[in-house]
Amino acid sequence: MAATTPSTTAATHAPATSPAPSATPSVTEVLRTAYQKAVAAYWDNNRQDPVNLRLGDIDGLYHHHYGIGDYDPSVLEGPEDTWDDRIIEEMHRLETAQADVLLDHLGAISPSDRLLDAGSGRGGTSFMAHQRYGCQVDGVSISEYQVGFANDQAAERGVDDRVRFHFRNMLDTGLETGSRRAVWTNETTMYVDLFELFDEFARVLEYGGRYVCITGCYNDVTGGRSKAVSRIDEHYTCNIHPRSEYFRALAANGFVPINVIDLTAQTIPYWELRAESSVATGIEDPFLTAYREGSFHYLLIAADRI
Ligand code: GPP
Ligand code: MG
Repeated sequence: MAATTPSTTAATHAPATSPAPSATPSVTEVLRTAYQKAVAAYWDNNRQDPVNLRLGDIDGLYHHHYGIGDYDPSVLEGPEDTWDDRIIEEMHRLETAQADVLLDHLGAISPSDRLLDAGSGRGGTSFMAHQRYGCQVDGVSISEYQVGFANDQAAERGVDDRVRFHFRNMLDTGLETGSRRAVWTNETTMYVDLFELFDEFARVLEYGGRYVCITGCYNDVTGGRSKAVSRIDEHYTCNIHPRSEYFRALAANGFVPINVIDLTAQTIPYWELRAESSVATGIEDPFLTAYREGSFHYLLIAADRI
């Protein structure tokens, strides 16, 4: 795996790129609760998902997050035989634009920095971070299928010495304390307790390191979980947190927000386009309802670890 390490020294010297999580833990060490096992099973079995695979097949960036920005309305017009492909391409463009905005908030990153993608899916955002900064990226996922898929992509892209994916729990990454310049979660925090998560991120980040989160959260101001938000939870086996919980958990773990951006208005066009596409999954209406009624937000938070 570590192409930079001569095989003769591999046993005694750490590779120059300093691999993270050392020993591969057992399944029971990674998946500690029945809930975590259920979430892992969902993603392990989610292998025929054109809504993600058809988009990723365009350029090998397989995303597990949504899109932002206005879509080009011409994709819904013109020759019918290219209509479907043009919508798929446009959805992919909006998802890649979302990851670009996340990466824009990581701050100054140099090629010698090491980053963590917590809940790395099939690897899309990790590859974009490496492409942009030349840095080392480690991704963790509790889905062995996703880890395998993303590592195959890394090999195919010829970056497997710098971008690596590990079967690890983001609540217990196994990464060295203080080893990361930045950490992000791209729509993954709704699967975990935020206090436990940010405790782990505070551990792995260096002083002044940056954490960037894009998430869906429910609106404390409109009250509890709306019906539409509950339908999203049910669909993905997740547990969407209230907006307030993010700031409580960040503050409790020494994180100071530098940017909070409500991306809700920017993500609605993506969902409108997706609802018209051949790869719609049925979750489009609950997202559109939740966003439009104000019970749910699409939020970016960037915070520094002190
Ligand atoms: C999945 O992306 C994202 C989640 C499961 C997290 C839920 C996100 C919220 C903002 C609440 P995906 O790309 O795998 O989903 P899909 O298959 O529906 O495109
Ligand atoms: Mg998707």
